Amino acid sequence: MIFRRVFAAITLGLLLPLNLAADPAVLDTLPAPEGEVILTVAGQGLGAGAEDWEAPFDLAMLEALPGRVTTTATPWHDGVNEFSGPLASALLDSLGADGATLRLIAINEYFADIPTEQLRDYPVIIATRINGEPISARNNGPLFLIYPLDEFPELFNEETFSRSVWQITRAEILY
Ligand SMILES: Nc1nc2c(c(=O)[nH]1)N[C@H]1C(S)=C(S)[C@@H](COP(=O)(O)O)O[C@H]1N2
Ligand SMILES: [Mo]
Repeated sequence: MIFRRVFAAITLGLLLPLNLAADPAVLDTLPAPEGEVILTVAGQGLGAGAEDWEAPFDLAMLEALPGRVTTTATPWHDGVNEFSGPLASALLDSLGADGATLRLIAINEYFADIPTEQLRDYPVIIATRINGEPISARNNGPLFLIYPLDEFPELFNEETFSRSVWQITRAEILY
């Protein structure tokens, strides 16, 4: 039994790097959205014959990913609030995507390019909720990239603010 598990782990370890360009085998494992699509993630197909891909997410799919609660003040909210949502790194992992840059695009076509390394170094979330409630459009929802500003004071700078995209509607993985 244990041997089989070790074998499975080794096999997975060998196969995963091949999937890192979000190949269709990974995309096929994603559930289909049942609710309104609020985020579309797109990437280039890498390798011979690989096609570009798009992965649609509804709220339930995003909230099913590994996430966290980030309690912080921000320049855009009164006081300290609890933001929750999937880790940006978990979104990338769910797609087997290892691009160098995550481009987040807002409804108003504003976009920011974020090094994926930073999303591995810090628990940055794509917030779907503020104080447990969905973020309304009036409050720049439904998706707002939230850095853990209060936990990591070094993040409190203009570069981070410019990456704090609100009303995110699309993400692109750039290699
Ligand atoms: N959707 C969206 N998010 C955005 C922006 C934007 O124009 N649209 N501007 C970014 C930039 S460049 C900064 S510095 C901050 C600006 O926040 P402020 O307009 O409240 O100063 O939000 C960031 N997030
Ligand atoms: Mo900015």
